Amino acid sequence: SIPVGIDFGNLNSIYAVTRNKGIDIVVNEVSNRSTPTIVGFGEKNRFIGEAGKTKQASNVKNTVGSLKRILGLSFEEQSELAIEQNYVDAQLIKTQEDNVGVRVNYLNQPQEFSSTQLAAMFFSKSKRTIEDETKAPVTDAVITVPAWYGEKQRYAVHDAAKMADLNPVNIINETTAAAITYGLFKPDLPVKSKDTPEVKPRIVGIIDIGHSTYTCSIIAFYQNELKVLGTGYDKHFGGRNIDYAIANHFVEEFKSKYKIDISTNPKAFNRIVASSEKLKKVLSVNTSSSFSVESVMDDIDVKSELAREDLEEMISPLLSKVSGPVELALNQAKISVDKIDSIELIGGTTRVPAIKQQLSQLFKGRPLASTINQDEAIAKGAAFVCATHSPIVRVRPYKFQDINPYSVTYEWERQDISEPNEITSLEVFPKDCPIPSTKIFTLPRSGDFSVHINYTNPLEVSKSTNQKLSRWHIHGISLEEDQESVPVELRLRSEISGFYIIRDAYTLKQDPSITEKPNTGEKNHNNSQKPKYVRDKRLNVKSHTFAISHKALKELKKIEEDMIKQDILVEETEERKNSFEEYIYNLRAKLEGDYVPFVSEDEKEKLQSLLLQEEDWLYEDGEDASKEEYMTRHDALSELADPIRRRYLESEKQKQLAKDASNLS
Ligand code: ATP
Ligand code: K
Ligand code: MG
Repeated sequence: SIPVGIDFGNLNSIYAVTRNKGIDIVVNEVSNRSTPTIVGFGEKNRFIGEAGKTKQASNVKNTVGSLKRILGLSFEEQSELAIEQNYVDAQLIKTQEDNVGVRVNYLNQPQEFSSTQLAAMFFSKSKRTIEDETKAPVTDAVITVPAWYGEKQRYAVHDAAKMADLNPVNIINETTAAAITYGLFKPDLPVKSKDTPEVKPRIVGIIDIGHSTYTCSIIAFYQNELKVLGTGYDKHFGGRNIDYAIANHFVEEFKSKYKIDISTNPKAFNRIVASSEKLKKVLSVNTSSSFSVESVMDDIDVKSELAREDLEEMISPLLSKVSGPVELALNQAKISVDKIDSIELIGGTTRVPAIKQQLSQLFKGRPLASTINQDEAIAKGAAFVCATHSPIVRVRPYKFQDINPYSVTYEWERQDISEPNEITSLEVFPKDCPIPSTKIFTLPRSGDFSVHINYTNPLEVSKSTNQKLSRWHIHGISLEEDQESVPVELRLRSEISGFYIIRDAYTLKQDPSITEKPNTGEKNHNNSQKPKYVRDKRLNVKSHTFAISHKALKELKKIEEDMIKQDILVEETEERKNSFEEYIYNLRAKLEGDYVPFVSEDEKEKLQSLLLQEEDWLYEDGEDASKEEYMTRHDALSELADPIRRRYLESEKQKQLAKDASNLS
C-alpha cells in the first residue's frame, strides 16, 4: 500500500502520498488539489466529494457536510448539536448507540446513517480517488484530527476508516502534522548532538484557522526532531462563522429591500451562504465587492454590496477572540511571546486581513510567514508519518512528541490483600505531559481484575463529555497454594493518536538467577535487600473502548461495500448509455459516409429505421434503463452493422496492401 495522509477538513479534505522520494498532493477526478468533505444522497446513488458539492444546491435536505464536527459526537452534547444543525440541512438524529446521525432520502426511501458511517462514506470515496490517481492499492492511511478531539471522536475516526476498508495506522493532530512538514523541509534548524547539548531549539508558533476550528501550537524544533510545547484552540472559530455573519446580514437586508425572508427557504439560504463565502474571499483582496444571486426565491434576483470595513464591523465579536488560542498555547508551553522565533500561518481563514492584523499585534509585529504550504502542509505531514509505519518505504528517522490535553487516571478494583495503604487509582498521564509515553506499574493481585481509564478532571473536558474512557480486563492470574497475591506488571501507554491503553500485562516472579549467585556485579549492590523480579507469564488483556464491536463493524463495512457497488453500478450504467448513444450517432454518420460503397439499399434502410427506433427509445423508455439493457441493445445493433464494417475494413486493408506493394516496386 502506498502511504497516504488525509487532512480531514470540515470544508475540504486534502490527500497526500509519498512517492518518488517526495510527498505529493493527490488530485481528484476533476483535477482539484482539495475535495469537498460532503456526502449527498440521491434516488439511485450517493454523491460524495465533488459530486456532493455540485448537487448540494438542488439536494439540500439530502446533503450532509460538517462531517468532522458530528463524527463521534454524542447526542447528549446538545449545545454542540444545536450549533451543527445550523450548518447541516439534513435532519440530525439520535442513533441507536446515542450518537449523532442523519435522516435522509436515499434510494427513494427515508434512511438513517450514523456520523461514523457518513465519515466512512467520505473515506471510502477518498480511497478510490487516491487509488485512481496513483494507480496503486491504498490501505494504510494517517488521518489528522483537531487537537480537541476526545477519545470517543478518535475511535470514531478509527472505526470510520476501517469501515471504508482503510487501515488507520495512526491518527495525529492537525497542527502537529503541519509541524512535521515544517521540520522536514526547513534546512537550517538547530542541530542537537552529544557535543552541543546546550543548543536551543527554534520555537515556532503554528496557527491553523480553517472553516470551523482555530488551533495554535507552539513547537520546539531541532533537526529531525520536534516537540509540541503547547496547544490552544477555539472549537468554534472559523471561516463558516464569517460566511454566516455575511449571509445573515443579507437575509436581514433583503427582508426590507425585496420583502422576502430567505431564512425560511433552506435552498435559497444555502445559495446565499455560498455567495457569501465567495464575497468573503474577494474582500480578503479588495476593499469592497458587489453581491448578487439570481432568482434566489420567488423568481427574485437579489443584489447588494459590502465593504471590507463593514464586514470587519460585523465580525468584531469573532475578531475579539483571536488572541484566545494563542494565549492558551503559550500558557501550556510556559513561554512568553518574545521567545517565539517565527510564526507560520496555515488554514484558509488566516487569509482574512483583519485576522492577520490581530495576530500581528499579538506577536508584536513579528512577520507572519507561510513558508510551508498553507493548505497542504497537514496532509503532507500525515503522509510522511504513514510512510514511517510502512515496512517497504524508507524514510529518514524523525522524532516527534505531542502534549497530553487531558489528565487521565487509571483505576482498579480493591482486592482483599493485606497490603498496607492499598491504592486503587493513579493519575498516570497528567495534563501537559508528553505523548507518546509509557509507564510501568506493578500491583499485587489476588486474581483476575479490571482497570477503568477515566478523565481525571471533569473541568478539563466539556461538561457533556463522558468521563469514562475505557474498561480493561486482565485475566489468566493464578496463585500458588501458599500465595496471597502475585505482583502484576502493567505497561500503560498514552499513544500519539490520543488513545490511552494497557499495552500488556505480566505476572512477575523473583529472578532465579539472583538467588543462585547473589551480589556479584556492581549493579545489584544498591538493591541487594530487595528481591529482583522478572516477567513470568503474559496475561490476557481485553478492552472495552468506544470502538464499535467487531461484529457491528463487519456489518457496517458490508453495508458500505454494497452502497459502493450501487454507486459504481450507476456510474457504469451511465457509461454504457453514453457509449450506446455515441454508437448510434457514429453509425448513422458512417452509413452516409465511409460505409456507402459496402451497404445495400435494403441493408441501409433496415439499419436506418432501427437507428431511429433505438434513438427514440433512448429518449423515452430507455432514459433510465439497466446496464444490461443498454449492452444488449448495443450488441444487437452492432451485430447488424458488423458485416458492413468488415467489408469496409477488408477493402481498407486491400487498399493498404496495394499501396505497400507499389511503394516496394
Ligand atoms: P477545519 O480546519 O475547520 O476543519 P478546513 O480544513 O476545511 O476546516 P481550510 O481548508 O483550512 O478549512 O479553510 C477553509 C476556509 O478558509 C473556508 O471558510 C474558506 O472560505 C476560507 N478561505 C479560503 N480562502 C480564503 C480567502 N482568500 N479569504 C478568506 N477566507 C478564505
Ligand atoms: K483543509
Ligand atoms: Mg483544516
